[in-house]
Amino acid sequence: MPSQQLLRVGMVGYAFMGAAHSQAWRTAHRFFDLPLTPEMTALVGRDEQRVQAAAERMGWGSVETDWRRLIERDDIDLIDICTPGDTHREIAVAALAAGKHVLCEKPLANTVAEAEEMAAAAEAAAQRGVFAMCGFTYRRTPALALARRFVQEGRLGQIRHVRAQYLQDWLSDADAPLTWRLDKDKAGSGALGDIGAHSIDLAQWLTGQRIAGVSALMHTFVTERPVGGDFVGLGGHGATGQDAARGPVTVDDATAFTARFDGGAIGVFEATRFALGRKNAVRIEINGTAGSLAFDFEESNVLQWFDAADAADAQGFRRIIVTEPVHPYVGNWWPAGHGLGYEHGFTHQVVDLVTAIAAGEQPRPSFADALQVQRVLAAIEASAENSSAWQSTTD
Ligand code: SOE
Repeated sequence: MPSQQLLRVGMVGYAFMGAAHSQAWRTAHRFFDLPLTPEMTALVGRDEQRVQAAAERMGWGSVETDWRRLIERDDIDLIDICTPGDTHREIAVAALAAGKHVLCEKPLANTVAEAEEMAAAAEAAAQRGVFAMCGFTYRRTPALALARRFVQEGRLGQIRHVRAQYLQDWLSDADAPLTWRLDKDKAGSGALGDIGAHSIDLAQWLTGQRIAGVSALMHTFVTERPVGGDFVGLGGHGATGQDAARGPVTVDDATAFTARFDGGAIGVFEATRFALGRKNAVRIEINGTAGSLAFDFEESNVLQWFDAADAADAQGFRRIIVTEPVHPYVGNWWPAGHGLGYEHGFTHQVVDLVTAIAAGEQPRPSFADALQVQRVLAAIEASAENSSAWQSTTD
């Protein structure tokens, strides 16, 4: 283990995202040379027995049952927030005020007002060398980082179209239980904020253009679901069946919208948890005047690239297999050709975050970047509520 300065991490929450972040904190410094070594100092959860078991399983050194204890502890340098959206603002603002760096899961908050408060707290903290970042992890997928490099090198020319879909199917079963992700008070929104937010962030980050306005449609297919039961995974068992008491679903199951970007591109977006057979299809296609890119996370090591400069008799999309040391992040892993998966994005997120903190630089996406995504989410909801009327993201 390198004998260098530690970055002592306290993490709040230990379900799906907590597990993904834990493996990243455990792994990053073992594959990448980091300027600070992450130490998994404390894990927070409300149930003492469960959090203790999770800490032992995932490698955390101690536990707390109240996140406020992390803020008080002087052996914590960074707080990692992996809880539902309704808790983000309070934890993040308190952590930054106490001089702790913050990594916060997406979407940044449940409302624009909360996100504004968080972004203001982050801006003030940055003046003191204390930094905050939001966890839009797909930016760290090597094929998408390569796509961004192509755009920045000008290989696509002027960007005209963005076509983005985020398709899952874990809610297709009408008896899947009512988990927190279906509760607007806890989650802010449904497919829109949980997965559509990733597409919005990716589209803007890849193109370097911001969404200026939208026209949107939101829909809930299953308006009541069984309450209770033993939840496993995202959708739960659905084991409570047809006779179980049901409660209201208060978020969207699916959202679709069209968009105009401030750099002249137009976009078509779709986010759904009802696309039977599509498991985690984060898809994006970008068409420019000189070339096109296409990506689907279900083939996450592949970037499709069409180059209009290719000879006319040899034109067509080529599949770049993004598993080589010349590709972003890849060289630190396995011998060429062996491929990476979902968890690596979280590890790369830690690498980029720790590197920026050590350099005294603002890690991206900043809370200000995530606030702008939040404004797009709010504009989509406003448009959908107003019969899909055009809605500017800056109103
Ligand atoms: C659930 O839809 C979810 O876990 C999202 O919350 C994550 O951000 C995404 O990476 C996978 O799907």
